[in-house]
Amino acid sequence: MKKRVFSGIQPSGNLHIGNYLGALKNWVASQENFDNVFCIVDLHAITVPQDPKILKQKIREIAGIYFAAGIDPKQSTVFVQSDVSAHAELAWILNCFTPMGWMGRMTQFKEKSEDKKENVSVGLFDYPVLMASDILLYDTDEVPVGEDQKQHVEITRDIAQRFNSIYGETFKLPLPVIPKAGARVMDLLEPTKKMSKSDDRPGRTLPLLASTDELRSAIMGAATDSQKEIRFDLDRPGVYNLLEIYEGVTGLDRKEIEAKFEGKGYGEFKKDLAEKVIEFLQPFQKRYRELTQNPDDIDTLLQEGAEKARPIAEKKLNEVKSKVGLG
Ligand code: ATP
Ligand code: LTN
Repeated sequence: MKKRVFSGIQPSGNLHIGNYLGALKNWVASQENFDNVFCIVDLHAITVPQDPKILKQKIREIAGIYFAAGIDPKQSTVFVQSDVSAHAELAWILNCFTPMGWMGRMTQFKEKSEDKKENVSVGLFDYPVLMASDILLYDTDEVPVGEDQKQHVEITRDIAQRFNSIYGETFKLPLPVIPKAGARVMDLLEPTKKMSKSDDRPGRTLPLLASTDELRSAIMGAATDSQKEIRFDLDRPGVYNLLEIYEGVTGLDRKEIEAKFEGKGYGEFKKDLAEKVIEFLQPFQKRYRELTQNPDDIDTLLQEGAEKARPIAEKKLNEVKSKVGLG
């Protein structure tokens, strides 16, 4: 029996190279060895305001990106979270077993709710419980995510353990799997801040579907520093980030990259990085365009995915309901 992998991405904003290197790349790389479930987490996306028309489009766009990146619907179950209602139901039940204090400590909540005051929804606060439900419904072994989501996988384990200790063994405890390189790609203009799809003003991110001009100009304009050497030095976040992107898209090792740019200037390095990012994204973008020519095909794949996910999720939900004494 293969181990199960579960992961998801929110259909909001434009997917960028950070999402690819932190998450998608690893889903594809280990696809053959696992039983994979990949979700488009639209219920998570509405924890902050979304335009309904755009949300619907983004769901299909993310699905197209999953498939273009190499997710194979024969090897992986790909579906939309809101198509499987067990996710929202389990989230409610787990809410009743999760202390408020645990949620208040979540870094992502603190960051995303800063300056918003009364505009912060209860859903945003509760976001990690819905994520725990996603993961726990499928007896997940591993959750491949970027560094920023590690805390949410850890709280998932805490929630599962608490439930198991009251009702007996019900949920498997999942492990976060964080990549060695590209786990936290930084904003190109402010390299002390994570590259984020909710802040993708021009020049800050490298969107997977961007034109070559956009990609080139974002890379050429990326913040560096006043030093000269091109090496992996964590104290120089701008250069470190660009080198990490280089590593991620070329697969070269760090020593090779440093040797290649020894004695060269930032301009030359950036030009080469832009070419490598473009070379890497062009075949992906081509596949994306081909796949999305007929939107009905994507819809069919998503429906088939939901059909495969639903019985697994419902079985676990029924076990939980019965243990709790519901119904
Ligand atoms: P937002 O910044 O708007 O919260 P996001 O870019 O974090 O969005 P998500 O849908 O929340 O996007 O994340 C999808 C996946 O991409 C997650 O596994 C997350 O850890 C990973 N990820 C997100 N940003 C980065 C980043 N800058 N570097 C590496 N991985 C990232
Ligand atoms: N919170 C995640 C998206 C997400 C997720 C999941 C990831 C929702 N449910 C389950 C892994 C497993 C994020 O990337 N922001």
